[in-house]
Amino acid sequence: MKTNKQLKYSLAVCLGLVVCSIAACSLNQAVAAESKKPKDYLRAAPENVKKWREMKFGLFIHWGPVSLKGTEIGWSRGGERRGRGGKGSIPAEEYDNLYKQFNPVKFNADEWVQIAKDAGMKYLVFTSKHHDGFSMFDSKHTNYKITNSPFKRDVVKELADACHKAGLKLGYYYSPVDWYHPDYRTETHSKYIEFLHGQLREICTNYGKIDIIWFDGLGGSAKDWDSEPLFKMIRTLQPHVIINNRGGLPADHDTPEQRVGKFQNDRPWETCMTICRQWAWKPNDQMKSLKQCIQTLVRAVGGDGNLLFNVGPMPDGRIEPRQVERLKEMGQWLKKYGQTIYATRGGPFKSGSWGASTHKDNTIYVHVLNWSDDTIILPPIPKRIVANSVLTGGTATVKQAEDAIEISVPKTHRREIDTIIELKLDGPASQISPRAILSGSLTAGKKATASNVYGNSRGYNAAKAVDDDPATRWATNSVTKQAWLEIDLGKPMTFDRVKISEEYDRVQKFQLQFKAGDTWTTFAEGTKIGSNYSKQFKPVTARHVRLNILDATDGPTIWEFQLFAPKKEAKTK
Ligand code: H79
Repeated sequence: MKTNKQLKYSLAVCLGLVVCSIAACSLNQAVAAESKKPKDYLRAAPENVKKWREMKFGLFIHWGPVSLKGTEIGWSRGGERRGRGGKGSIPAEEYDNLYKQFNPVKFNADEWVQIAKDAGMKYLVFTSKHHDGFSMFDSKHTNYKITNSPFKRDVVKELADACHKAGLKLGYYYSPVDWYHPDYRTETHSKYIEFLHGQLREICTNYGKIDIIWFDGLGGSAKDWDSEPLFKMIRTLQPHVIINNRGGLPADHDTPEQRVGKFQNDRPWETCMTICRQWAWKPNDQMKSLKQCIQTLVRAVGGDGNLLFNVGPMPDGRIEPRQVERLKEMGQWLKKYGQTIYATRGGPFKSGSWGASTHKDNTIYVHVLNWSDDTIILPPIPKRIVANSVLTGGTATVKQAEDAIEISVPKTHRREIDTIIELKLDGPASQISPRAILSGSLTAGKKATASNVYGNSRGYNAAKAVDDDPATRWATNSVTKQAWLEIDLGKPMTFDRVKISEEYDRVQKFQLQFKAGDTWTTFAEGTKIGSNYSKQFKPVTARHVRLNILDATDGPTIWEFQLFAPKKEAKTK
């Protein structure tokens, strides 16, 4: 016989089981429904990505107590870098105590925001925490933070308020890499993940609307940061946010660093680059010229990307006056020519050493950054050019023929930084598929064949050497010391100049040949190509031309093989 007590107990167990199984059942259903739903937290909504893209130009700010030292943020901390290796120059005990002297009394968030606005920048991204683990905000999850410095103020908060007030879009850089946190990449890494998620929750909760989260995970995976739930939380708290590709998931955009990305219009990207050399402030750091700054912006936008341009403020809280001045100059340029940058798309002419192009509606903006020839020869487009003008002053002669567009601008109307030619079309420029050009090259886009193609599956084919995209190539395998690359120009053409770029200086002996009947005749030869071979010779007229490699230290790799027609001046002589 069961006692009353026992009866009550077994009843409770029974009931408990029932409740449990109901809960389990509804949980299963929920899981099933969840897995059928698209993971919309992986990507931002297209309209938000579009708005982010249209801004084109933003201010990156790397700042922390390390500015007292003038060394690089994160990387100059001596001490273990779990997951990375190497060691910085400042002993960890010293680095980790710098904040106790950090008192940037001249910090004024409104001033920083004004500097960004005057530069023509539309957004700002600030380091809330770098690899050194120091929080520039009042986080409940750590004592290693700005509010425990003599300065005491929450810099992230003041910047948020200033951006909101001024209508500047706002983002926070956050490094999931943390060489300060005791649990980071140890057996108790899960505790670090909790900390990381907790800090992102604070950032996304305490500072009003945020437009961008800029992770810097140094190649860490979704597992390292438990990224899926993290992204879900971030996008739930901040539905408009754009997230970069360094948080363990591809997310919204790519992030070429310290270089302008290659032309890419099927996925958003943003170059991040420093105005000087260091991310954090360094006294007397080498600063870029205005020409470098503007050409970088033009090349980024011409490649269909954004530019996030970095300054490192000083330990007193100010941005260096000479940097402020440089940014202001950029802003002045943008005031005049901003219509060729903001809300445009890159192309249709892909960037090259000659320059870059952007377009909007029925207009193409050709930005000539480098006049190496007297005329710029662009590939044909399936639209009619109905008008042209030179936005930077003066006039251009634009000839549109079936096989090329030829633009010439008199020397006095060419600008040192950027000569902008506006081409008005009889239809939308977005309908033109992007094409690369190498100014004046006869070879571009012509048929090419080659021996011993290495890794065809990787796309290293002969055509890549003549496709006008300097970033793609033909390569042979490493055992091949002899190989040829042949170009069919389609019809006999006259040329007197060749340019070849070959990786790693591997070629030891080569010939340039043309075909007459069935025989190949050598018209130039050499023992070294290297990355920028250029040679002038007596004009040759031929349809088939080849580079015949006779010896190499390793499998030759040809990025570009271009032929040029004799200059017009020479012809008339
Ligand atoms: O926050 C900025 C950099 O600190 C960070 N990303 C940008 C946005 C960054 N993390 N890793 N890297 C950059 C690349 C690493 C470069 C290194 Fe080095 C080469 C680290 C050690 C050798 C740079 C150069 C730091 C020290 C020397």
